Amino acid sequence: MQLTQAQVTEFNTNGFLLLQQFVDPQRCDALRELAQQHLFEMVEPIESEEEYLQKHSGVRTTRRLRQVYDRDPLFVAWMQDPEMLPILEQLLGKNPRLLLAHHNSIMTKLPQVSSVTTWHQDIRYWHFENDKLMSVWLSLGDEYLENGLLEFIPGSHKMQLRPEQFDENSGFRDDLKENQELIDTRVHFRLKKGDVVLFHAKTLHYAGKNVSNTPKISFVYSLRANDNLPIKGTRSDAPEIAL
Ligand SMILES: O=C(O)CCC(=O)C(=O)O
Repeated sequence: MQLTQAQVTEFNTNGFLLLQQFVDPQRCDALRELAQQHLFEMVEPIESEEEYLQKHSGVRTTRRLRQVYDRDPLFVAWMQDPEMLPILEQLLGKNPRLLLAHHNSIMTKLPQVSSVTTWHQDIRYWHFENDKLMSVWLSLGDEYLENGLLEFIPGSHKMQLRPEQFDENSGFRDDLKENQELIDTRVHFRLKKGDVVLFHAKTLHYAGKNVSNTPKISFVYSLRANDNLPIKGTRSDAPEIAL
């Protein structure tokens, strides 16, 4: 499958693009079942809510299963899906590289106990020569505002944002009037199982708490353009997969 020129323009303009019903429901169910098994058994490596919030209470609530690429061939098959490659090549150029150091996760928001993912750009922790970087988000169930749906600020990947607009953790401050004006332009898509959202690593995004009764479970992996090299000696200078 290839994107239409209108879809490429939409991605380049907004910094995100929805591909509805890209993955068939049976495959999503198999991925979700396996993810749930790893969540139930707390198969490491895991990022907990407590680590994310920098609270050290002794409790560990799973926020994401890390290093999904190393967990199971079923996960790998989705990350190397031949149907997705032509699309990634339209957006990033030939032979993009799958990043094992960034995202490469099953992201979850468990009911009631999960936290807000505050406004941020993924690139805050990434170190590459330029910003030809993106992520692929697959919904393994319905995602809506009450269970912590992703929200985006259109065009934010191209904005010249100043360091003062970010806090000490490189989060986008929501207490500044100028930032709030941008946040007011936020958009979301109510996602269904099998929907894919592609988004640029500089697109500002956010996800609320899950106040529903069921876990939100999504699969996210990231890529760089072939000619966008990681900076030596940084966390991004790590194993990758050639697609
Ligand atoms: O919490 C979520 O569901 C969104 C996760 C996210 O934005 C991230 O990990 O960069």
